[in-house]
Amino acid sequence: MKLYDIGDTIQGRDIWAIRMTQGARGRPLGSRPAVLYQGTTHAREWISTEVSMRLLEWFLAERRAENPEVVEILETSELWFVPVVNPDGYEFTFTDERLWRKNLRDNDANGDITNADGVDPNRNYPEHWNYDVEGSSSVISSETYRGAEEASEPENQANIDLVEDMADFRFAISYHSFGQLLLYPQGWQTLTMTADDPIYLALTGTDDDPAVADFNPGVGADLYTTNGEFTDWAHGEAGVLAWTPELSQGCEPAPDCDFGFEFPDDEDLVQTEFERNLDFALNVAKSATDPDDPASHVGLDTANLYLNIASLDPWKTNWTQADLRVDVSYAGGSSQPVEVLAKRAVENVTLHYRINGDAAQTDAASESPSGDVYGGNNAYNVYYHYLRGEIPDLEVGDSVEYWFTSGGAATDAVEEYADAGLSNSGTNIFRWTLDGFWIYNLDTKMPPGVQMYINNCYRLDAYVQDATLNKVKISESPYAIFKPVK
Ligand code: 0X9
Ligand code: ZN
Repeated sequence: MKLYDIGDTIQGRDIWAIRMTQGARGRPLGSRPAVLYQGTTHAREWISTEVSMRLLEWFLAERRAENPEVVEILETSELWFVPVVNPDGYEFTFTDERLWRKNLRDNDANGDITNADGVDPNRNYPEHWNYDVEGSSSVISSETYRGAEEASEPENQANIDLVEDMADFRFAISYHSFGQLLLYPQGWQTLTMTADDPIYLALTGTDDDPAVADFNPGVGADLYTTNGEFTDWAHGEAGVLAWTPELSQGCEPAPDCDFGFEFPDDEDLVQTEFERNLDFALNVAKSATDPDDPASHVGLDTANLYLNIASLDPWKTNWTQADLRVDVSYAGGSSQPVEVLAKRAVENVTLHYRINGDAAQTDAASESPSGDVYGGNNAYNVYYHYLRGEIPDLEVGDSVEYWFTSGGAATDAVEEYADAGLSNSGTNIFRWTLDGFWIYNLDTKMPPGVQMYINNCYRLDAYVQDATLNKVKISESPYAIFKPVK
């Protein structure tokens, strides 16, 4: 174990990180894959520091007891702990205001910490920072004030330097409270999964089978949208898959239970909260050496190829990136691109297709053009990526089946899909055909909960490229295009 001072707070307090790995003192930084556990980004969420500290103590005790799982983890990986990300705010909750959330930036420079002060450390990271007014605020007194600039806060800068420079991080868990949730990216926009969703699903589970008992797993923006938030930054910018567990209040169920952020100072309750979170934390640690093949508490393996993530996580039904199957094509007289979500480690992904029951033909799948998706970075694709193949020479009325294989083996075909037949409406809509906007098909692919989305959007006159690369106006077609309002 080794202690590192990773930076100073606004008021000059040290921010501490503990690195745990076999032979830590003599070993160069970054030589083993690493996992980060952190607590108290938000000052009042004390239980998150308790859980991080107990986790550290548990690993230490189990190492001393020569628990073979823990010995293995510490000989192959590094575990890092930052029990208090926001020490100024934490101190302030003991001395002045138990329910303080932010850091202690003196926003109005009056020399006094009042309700006008503090930056939300979970809105200050340089990923979609200041993207809109829903996910963070420009008002200095707001609980989600994003700060004057991205990464303006020394607490954020310390955490950024740690993640980018001090270790080879693969995963991070940033404990918060409260809500009994296991949140993962993306957080800045609703209904948006990452390409690495199979890994999140394997480690986090689903509503029916969560990795932490009585917690609810899901994509962060399902709760509410945030921008400049830690897990989006970690995954989208630093390539580190990350979670925000919202720990419990120390009682259940709501609404009778309303301790809120003030988890009771009760040894049994704190220990129970730690224990129910242990398996998840441990599986994340076990997975650092092989992130795309994680240790799943919920019995989910990560597959090489996916056509429809919603078959694993029904909550994501009708999300535009979840279901890639093309069941109706408008490519009569041309070709139809089709996509698959594929593990990067897998080579030779091949599209197979059969037109009108003829002999199957193939096309090598290659990286899908990412386009310039509205809102900026939407990559979040460290271990999985979208691959595309092309079904050529289609005529109106053709019937098509297609599937993908990987590694040349015919055995792992994902799914066969019979095309419903081709019509000749002229447009060839696809995720990236139009750079920059989300496309929803109002007939069949309207996502559940889309009302929330529309409230923040306005409709545009829109054009897509047709098969001959002419622009076709589609604003009166069944496709609608929405753009979030700044
Ligand atoms: O708002 C936050 O920063 C987190 N909740 S808390 O009550 N602890 O403040 C949640 C962040 C998770 N990400 C998204 N909801 N997008
Ligand atoms: Zn929080």
